[in-house]
Amino acid sequence: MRVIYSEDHKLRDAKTELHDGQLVTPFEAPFRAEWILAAVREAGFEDVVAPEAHGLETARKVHDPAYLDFLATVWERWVAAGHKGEAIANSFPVRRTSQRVPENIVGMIGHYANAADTSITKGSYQAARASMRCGLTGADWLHAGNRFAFALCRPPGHHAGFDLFGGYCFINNAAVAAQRLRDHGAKKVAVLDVDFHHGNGTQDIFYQRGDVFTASLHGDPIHAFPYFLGHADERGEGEGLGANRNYPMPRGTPWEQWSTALADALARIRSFGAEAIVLSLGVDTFERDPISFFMLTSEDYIRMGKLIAGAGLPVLTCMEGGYGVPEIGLNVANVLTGLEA
Ligand code: SP5
Ligand code: ZN
Repeated sequence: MRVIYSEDHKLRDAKTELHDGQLVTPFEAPFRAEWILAAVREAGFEDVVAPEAHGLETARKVHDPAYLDFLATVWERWVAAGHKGEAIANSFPVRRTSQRVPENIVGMIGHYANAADTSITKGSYQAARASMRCGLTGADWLHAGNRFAFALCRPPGHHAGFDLFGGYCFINNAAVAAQRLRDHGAKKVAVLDVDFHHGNGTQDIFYQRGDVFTASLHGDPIHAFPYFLGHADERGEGEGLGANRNYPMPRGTPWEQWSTALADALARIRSFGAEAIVLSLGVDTFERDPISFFMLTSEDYIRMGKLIAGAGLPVLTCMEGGYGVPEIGLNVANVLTGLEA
């Protein structure tokens, strides 16, 4: 399995995350990618390459171009306005408000944010661009006839919507990669999101499209971030009706229950007719993840990889969440091992 990794992820190194009413050191930090890369190499995945150069052509098909312009310029605008700290949204266009984009940078950042957990910093956009390029390079690797690739994306992407950042995500790497596979000629593709958190950004981007099936297994949004999307009755709209599936699950969910949902999602991906799977892989489903509440063990990640490979489709794995504990590396490596078993 080819691994695609960019050193540029280190440019995303925020000092603050608004968490429990305090500004803490972010859970989503550079050590994550370093630990995952080391463990993946240790497990024998030694074909590690840097991403190819890619512009924003594909990203513009899944994100609002004005949003991408915002991402490219927000830090400079924030600094120019004289703000001292990292850029954090604090006012939002909620119910019964206008969707006009403010010119004031505080208003603008609120307009484009879906959560205040994510500070924007110098270098965040450059890192997000490199992360996206990892996904695109992985999509190209599948198009070249290979069955598997692992895009070690950092920052993650699945909470980034059509015109929204948050949940540590800026550009939706998996969505951009799925679009690339479509542009390469795949008639239908699936994004399978196994991160602990609902893939609200991915669902948003493809909700009205019938060519990309989206499925997400996650902590019930009644109890877990991102709170406002991810319920079982969200099935898609218009041409996308029937092409979105959510599997919200309760606190303490173990492998037995979780894998039943995975099997159902895979069966639906098959009957949809997907030609490839983009796997949004978060290992924050681990029993000792610091911000989540599922009970998967390290061995379960091997089972996960095997089950997913059992669908018989090419799989591009894009890294999403998974925090804090040393096992994040092993857990990711185990999924890759299971895929190739
Ligand atoms: C990619 C990804 O996994 N993003 C997750 C972003 C979650 N940010 C908000 C986390 C809130 C967690 N609150 C749980 C407190 C447990 N003590
Ligand atoms: Zn997550």
